[in-house]
Amino acid sequence: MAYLRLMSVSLLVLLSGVTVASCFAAQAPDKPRYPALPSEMPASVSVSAGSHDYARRVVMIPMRDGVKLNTVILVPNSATAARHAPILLTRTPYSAAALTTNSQSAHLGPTIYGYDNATDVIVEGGYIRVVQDVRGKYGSEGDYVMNRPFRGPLNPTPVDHATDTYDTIDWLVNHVPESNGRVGILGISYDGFTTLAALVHPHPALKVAVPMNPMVDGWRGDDWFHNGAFRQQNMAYIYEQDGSRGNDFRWWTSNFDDYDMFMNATSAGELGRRRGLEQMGLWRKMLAHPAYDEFWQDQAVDRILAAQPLTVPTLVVDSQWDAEDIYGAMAVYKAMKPKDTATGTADEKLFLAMGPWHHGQSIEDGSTLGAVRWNQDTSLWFRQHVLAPFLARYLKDDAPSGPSPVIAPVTVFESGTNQWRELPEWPVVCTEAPAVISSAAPGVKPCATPAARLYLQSEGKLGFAAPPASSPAFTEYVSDPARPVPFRARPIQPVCYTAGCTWPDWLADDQREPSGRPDVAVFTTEVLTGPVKIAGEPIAHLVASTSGTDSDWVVKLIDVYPDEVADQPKMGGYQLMIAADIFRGRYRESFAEAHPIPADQPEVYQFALPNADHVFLPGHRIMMQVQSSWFPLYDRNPQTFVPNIFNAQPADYRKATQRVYHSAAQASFIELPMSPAP
Ligand code: PG9
Repeated sequence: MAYLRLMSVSLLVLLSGVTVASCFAAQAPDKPRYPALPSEMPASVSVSAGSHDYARRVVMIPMRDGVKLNTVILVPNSATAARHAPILLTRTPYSAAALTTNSQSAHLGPTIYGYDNATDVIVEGGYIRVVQDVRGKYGSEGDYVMNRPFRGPLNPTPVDHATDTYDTIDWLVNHVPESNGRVGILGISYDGFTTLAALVHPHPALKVAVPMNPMVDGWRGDDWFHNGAFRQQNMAYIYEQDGSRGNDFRWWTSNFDDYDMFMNATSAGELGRRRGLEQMGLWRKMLAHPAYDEFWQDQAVDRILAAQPLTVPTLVVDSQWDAEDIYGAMAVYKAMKPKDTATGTADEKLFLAMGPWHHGQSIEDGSTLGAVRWNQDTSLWFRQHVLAPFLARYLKDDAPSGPSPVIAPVTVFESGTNQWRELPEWPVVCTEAPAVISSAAPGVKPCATPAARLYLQSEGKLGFAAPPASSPAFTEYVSDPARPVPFRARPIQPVCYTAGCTWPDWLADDQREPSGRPDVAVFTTEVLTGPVKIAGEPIAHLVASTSGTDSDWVVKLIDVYPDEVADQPKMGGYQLMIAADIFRGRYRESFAEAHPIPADQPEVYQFALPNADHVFLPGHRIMMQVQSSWFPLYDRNPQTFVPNIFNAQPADYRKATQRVYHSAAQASFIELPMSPAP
């Protein structure tokens, strides 16, 4: 309601302004004439010819509904000379101007360096770079809707990102004379989402798409929720992104530690109320749709693409430690792969690259992830050996047209052994040994079991043997919403990407601290005597009870390093999360509808963890941690069932006794996607 009040006040001011002005016009005598001091500014500036190695054009491209979208076109001089360069397009809500002016340089590289621009690939490839503001943001006209749904029940207009991309490509190939008529689209995150949108009724000139860490399903596992648990640290993003065309209104901190800020407000709904977030349309929609109802289902991009033919060669890029959109890339790959009628032939359409990266790191330096070193620049390798040849193959006039695609169907980085591998498919079928493409790689052998259960056992043990009949039934801890488990060491930073921000790497934080808390249940194997390799989605299968009537369950699969690591002392005993996620218990029967949990009754919670390709090396141990909060990234579950957690009241937040079962009859385990070990 606050936003309505604001609107009516401004309307009043506007109306009274009109009245005053017209009265004045009626009564005022001739306006006094002042001497002119002409503006020194030209109507437009033309940049001195020959000074730059590229030309910048800024145009407003008309869409089919008359709305014009602000578009920056950077044409390298090489393209002007040759007049047959392909176009690389990105559509963004993050300011086309900002993404194309990292610095005021005469050279294209420094000019575009940064977010969304795989600079070396673009510059060395001689591509025409085009970046466009999506409708409603920055220089573009039209209305903004976050992740604007495709035309249909959620979008009654004649336009969506698919039509806007189509209209843009149509304009570009007809108005950029240096172009060879071939367009590729690529982008990270939100811009990965707009990249995927281009695949819905694609323009014939669209020859290739590279969605990197795309936002695909905001409820299942990308930015807004994970399995129903709300990612409240993204409220700042909603405030700024949905607040105005130019992100003019900034969210504010009130505590150095986000932990305190979110605790003070009790619920995310209450914090939103206090800060006027209800003015923003997306927030009102979120408050109204806490469950996975049609609002979320109908805009899940994997579902939409599963219903489309796959005609454009597409390289899906996934980051294994993606703190924002860890779900989207793999969900879309899984949904689209069955549409690839040419799998295994030269005409294969869908490719996957998975690297040991944080969100968007494939275009940055990929030598380290937080404290973890890969002993090579994994991102550079990806750009040189996967991204560049893939784009060239489909976009360049003189592209090699061999009998097979230029990249493997699947290229994944195997953490632990730290090597790239090329595979025919994903997830890996256990009986086939993957090709090793690093010269230093040892041979590989098939593994015996396609999936192995790693069982929770009493006394904090974890092992491949099922618990014996004599095993004590459960391990117990108390989850207290007054002291939720921090998702990383305090003080906790907001989501940020500026200098000093460590947010992007948090999934690789050392898990030692939580492993010592009484409200975290810890299970660990013996020291491994041989390698254990996984490739795919680990599946958590928890049998658990709560003394409350609602509960969250966080499961973390962890690689525990040896007690001492000679060449990296800080990695001694390090607990590196390999795959982890949260599940809101009220959705155990249906994501679409919340159901209370019967108190003190063991229930099954089964959910997939993010994909991993990892070798637990000999000398390491495998650990599982189970806890019931991951705060403040995820909002607290009050542990008392309420219809909508956004509206939970202070009295709803209660301590609960949690039991994780590990008896023979009620075994909890994690199903590992076993793969041939090196
Ligand atoms: N992860 C960001 C985002 C995407 C879509 C919606 C909201 C946030 C991003 O990096 O673009």
